[in-house]
Amino acid sequence: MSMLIFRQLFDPQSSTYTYLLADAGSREALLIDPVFEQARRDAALVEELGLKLRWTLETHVHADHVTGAWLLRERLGSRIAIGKASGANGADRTLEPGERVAFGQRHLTVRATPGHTSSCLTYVLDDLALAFTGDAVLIRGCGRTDFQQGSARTLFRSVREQVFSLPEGCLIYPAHDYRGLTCSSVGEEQRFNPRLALTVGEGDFVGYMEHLGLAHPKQMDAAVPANLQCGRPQNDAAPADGQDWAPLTYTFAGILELQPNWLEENPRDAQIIDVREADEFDGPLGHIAGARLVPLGELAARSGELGRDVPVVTVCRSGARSAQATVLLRKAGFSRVANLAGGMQRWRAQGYPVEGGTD
Ligand SMILES: N[C@@H](CCC(=O)N[C@@H](CS)C(=O)NCC(=O)O)C(=O)O
Ligand SMILES: [Fe+2]
Repeated sequence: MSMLIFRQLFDPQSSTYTYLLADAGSREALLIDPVFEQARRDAALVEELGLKLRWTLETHVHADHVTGAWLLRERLGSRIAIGKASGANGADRTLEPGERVAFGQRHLTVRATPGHTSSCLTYVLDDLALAFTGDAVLIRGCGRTDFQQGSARTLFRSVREQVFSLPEGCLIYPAHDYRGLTCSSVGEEQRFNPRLALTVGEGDFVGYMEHLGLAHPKQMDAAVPANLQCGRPQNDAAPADGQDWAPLTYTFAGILELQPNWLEENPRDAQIIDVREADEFDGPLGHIAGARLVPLGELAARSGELGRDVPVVTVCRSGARSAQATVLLRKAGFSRVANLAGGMQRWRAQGYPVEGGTD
């Protein structure tokens, strides 16, 4: 059997794992659960390793982030596969239990593991060494069952029948971890999973799941409809070219974002436009050294004051008004514009210096 190339990737915003698997011989690859905002990173890795991305696979219709499937298809020509029972539109292939997804000489087999959602799938590697369980089995936990046709009873049976029937040594790679754990095994979860260990009964599990008391994911209202279209944005907006002046992230809302650390390290490579009101600029949060105050309401009329040769980074309190400012500036003909992700709140939370402000 041809050797496997395997990488585990992480999206810190949603604590999602994306997995790259490739057949070393043919260089054919697939990605499991790519994240929209990480498509540029994933594409770079695929290209650097000299791989051909054949498929993106979804373990389920995610409620907490938007899939990168559509964007990767646009960029790399990969095809989109998702569970048939998901009802999602725009896939190239809909998967049913027992089917195989091939990449070169290797393949994954599809197992149905509903319960977290009604159409969750687990992908098992051909030699039974690895299983990608989505949110059916998490490390010492499992996906919640309180939305998207979730059912604790169904999840319990899925795990016992479809995951715990794998060899004990089979490694489990989940779709998320919220505590920094990366990998487990079937035997380990059979013994130590507090919800699903072999000593726990179905009734105990159902009782446990009914009292989780979790708030709904913050992105749920936007993520579910987007994922039912395989991550295709309504306006099909793809990021404009010539955006390599900084490590920008393109969000599903169509905004180019920049993380605070780049601005801190490269203060002379961009003009910082703070679009808050004057009392906020001089208020408790302070402002970034060198930032120029142009309140959002005045930005369109005063855009002539901005230089055309230097990229623009817009800033506000939380990153919401400054996102709108990037749209406005783009309409005014500025091509290199990015939003400071998380605004002054994140800037300060990460310990970067401000002028003015109070501690
Ligand atoms: N705080 C997170 C919540 C994420 C969440 O609810 N994740 C789902 C998977 S889509 C889950 O099952 N979590 C299990 C848990 O948190 O124990 C967010 O807002 O995105
Ligand atoms: Fe999920």
